[in-house]
Amino acid sequence: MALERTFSIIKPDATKRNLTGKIVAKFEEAGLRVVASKRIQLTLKQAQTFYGVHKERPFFDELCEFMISEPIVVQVLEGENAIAKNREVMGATNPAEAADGTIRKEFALSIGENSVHGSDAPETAKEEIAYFFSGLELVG
Ligand code: DAT
Ligand code: MG
Repeated sequence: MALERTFSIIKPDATKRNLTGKIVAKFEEAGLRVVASKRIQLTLKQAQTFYGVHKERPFFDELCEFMISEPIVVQVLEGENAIAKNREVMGATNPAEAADGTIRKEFALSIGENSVHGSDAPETAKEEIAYFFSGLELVG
């Protein structure tokens, strides 16, 4: 299979606890390569746009407030089967259900403060990468 790219966020609960390096190490150990990376702090509007698909969900306001509470690290990860591989290394949304060795099992605090975001499909990966990065920032 050809190389694939996916979009990742290291979320506020993780940047706050200085876990960026440990989380990047998990990606690298899984065979994913960081081809773009920056630390930013979202505005409320940006968080609401990014998570727009969840706007009718009861946790939407809480989710957006959390995502703007501290800086985040946005990244593009590249590798064979990168989208699925990243979801695997992240673990289940709810850390109580995440498999041993996954990022969420080791680091997440709760279903909301769950340390990482990863794209769920090729179309969303493409959209999410384009929302945060220009072509010039992707160095494969
Ligand atoms: P994932 O991040 O695993 O793709 P998702 O897309 O279903 O999960 O939800 C996006 C984020 O919203 C998730 O990472 C944390 C938050 N969230 C999801 N379900 C939640 C719930 N029941 N209570 C609080 N926050 C929730
Ligand atoms: Mg999702």
